[in-house]
Amino acid sequence: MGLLVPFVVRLWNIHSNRLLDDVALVRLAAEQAFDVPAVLRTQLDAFRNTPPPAGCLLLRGLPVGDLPPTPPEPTVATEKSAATEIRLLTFASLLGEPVGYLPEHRGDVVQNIVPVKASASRQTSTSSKVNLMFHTEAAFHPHRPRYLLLYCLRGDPQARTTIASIHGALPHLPQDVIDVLFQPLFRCSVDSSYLDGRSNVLGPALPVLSGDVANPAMVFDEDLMVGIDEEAEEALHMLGTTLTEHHGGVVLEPGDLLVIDNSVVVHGRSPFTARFDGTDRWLQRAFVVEDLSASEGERTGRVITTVFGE
Ligand SMILES: O=C(O)CCC(=O)C(=O)O
Ligand SMILES: [Fe+2]
Repeated sequence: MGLLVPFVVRLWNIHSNRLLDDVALVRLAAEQAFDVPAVLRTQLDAFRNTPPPAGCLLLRGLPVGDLPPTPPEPTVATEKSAATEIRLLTFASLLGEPVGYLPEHRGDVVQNIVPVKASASRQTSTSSKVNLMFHTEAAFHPHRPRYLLLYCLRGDPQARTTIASIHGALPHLPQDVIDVLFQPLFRCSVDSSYLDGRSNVLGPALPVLSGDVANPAMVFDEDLMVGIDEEAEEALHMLGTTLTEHHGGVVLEPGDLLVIDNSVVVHGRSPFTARFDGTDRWLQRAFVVEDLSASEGERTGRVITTVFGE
C-alpha cells in the first residue's frame, strides 16, 4: 500500500496556524490542490471513487520540515510553520470537506495527536500505555467523518497503527452472525471527551453493517458499543475477534500520510512508551465529511457542534 513520492509545496511565511481561522486555513489549503503532483491526485481520486476493500492508503515521503519539540498537549502553541497543516488539509480537501469537532481539541481542523501524561492509560488518541482498541472514529456521532488522515511528523518504533477492514473479516464470519450484524440491535455510548460533565447515554439502536450485503459499510467500537440482547452481544464479540485475527498495521514514520476510510475499516494503536520530554511521537490528524449540508444546524463554519449526553 506504499507510494514513495516526494511532494514539494511552496514555503509559507506563516508561523502559526492560529493566525488564520479554520475556514481560511481550509480555503488556503484547497487552493494548493493544483500543486499536488498528478500521481498523488490520481491515487486520492481513485481511493474516493473506487474505494478499495483494504480501506486505507499510505503515502510516504512527504516533507515534515524543521520541527520544534513535540508539544505536551494537542492545543499547546508551537513554533512550527503551518506547512504540514496546510499540506494535510490540501490532501483532505481532495477527498471531501475537512471539518473539526468542537470537543476534539476545541474544534481544530488539524489536531496534534501527541501522548499526554494525564491520558496515558485512557481509550483516547492521546494515550500511550494502553492498546487503543479498534474503533470507527466517532462511532456514536451522526456526522462522523468518512475519512481520517494521519500525517506523521515524528514516529515511535513501538507505536503500530492497527487497521482492520470489514472486507477482511466478512469471509470468516458465519452467515447467521452477518445477518444479526445487519439488524439494528447495537447501541453506542459517547466518548467521555464529548460529554463535558454531562452523563453518558446510549445512542439509538443501529446496525453494525449496512448497505450492500457483499460490500457493506461498518460502524464498530470495541469499547463503546453493546448489543441489545445476547445474540447481538455474541455477534459483536465474534466480529471483534475476527477483525483482530485479520488485521494489519503500520508503524508510521516521519513523512507518512495514512488515509483511512472510516466507513469500512476500524483502527487502533499498540501501546508505546512516551517520555514526555519533547521527543515523543507526533501525528497531525484531519477529518473529512462527504457533505457539509448534512450537519447544517449543528455546525459553526467548519466545526461540528453536536451536543451529547444529559
Ligand atoms: O495513534 C494512532 O496511530 C491512531 C490514534 C487514533 O485512533 C486517532 O488519531 O484517531
Ligand atoms: Fe481514532
